[in-house]
Amino acid sequence: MATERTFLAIKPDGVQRGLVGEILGRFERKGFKLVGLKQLVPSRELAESHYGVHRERPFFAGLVAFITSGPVVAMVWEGDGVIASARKLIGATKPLEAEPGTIRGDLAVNIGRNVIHGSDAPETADFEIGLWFQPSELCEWTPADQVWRV
Ligand code: FUP
Repeated sequence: MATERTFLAIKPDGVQRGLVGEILGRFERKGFKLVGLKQLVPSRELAESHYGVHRERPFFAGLVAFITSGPVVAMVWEGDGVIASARKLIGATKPLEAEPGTIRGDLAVNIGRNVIHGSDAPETADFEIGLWFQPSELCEWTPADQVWRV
């Protein structure tokens, strides 16, 4: 399984409900590496680009209004198979259909307030990482068990 990177974002509902630490912890405990992290209120332009694939859908305007309504915690995570694995940890788009044990299955009920976004494929991960982050905002670092050789 190749090492890859994915883009994840805790949406305004996740921030407002105080779930940032809980969610970061799940990906850390899984064994993935956090290489990019920032909190921002997305601009309308950024939100419309991010959700551009949904531009013609009836929920698009509400989705953009919601995602720009408050702070989002934008993240890049790295690891073997992280794109598909993060989607599994996140759970189904409709939280009532998401399995218990997943983030949405444990923490959400409403499709319009489903706490977190995760890239769905390598191409979208590349696009979304480039959309939300400058290359200089991404950090290379080495886990303790590989560094602390004393
Ligand atoms: P996901 O990849 O699981 O985030 O799901 P989608 O890309 O299909 O949808 C993106 C976001 O649009 C969802 F997180 C919530 C919102 N959405 C709705 O509000 N209504 C819908 O019917 C479908 C999606």
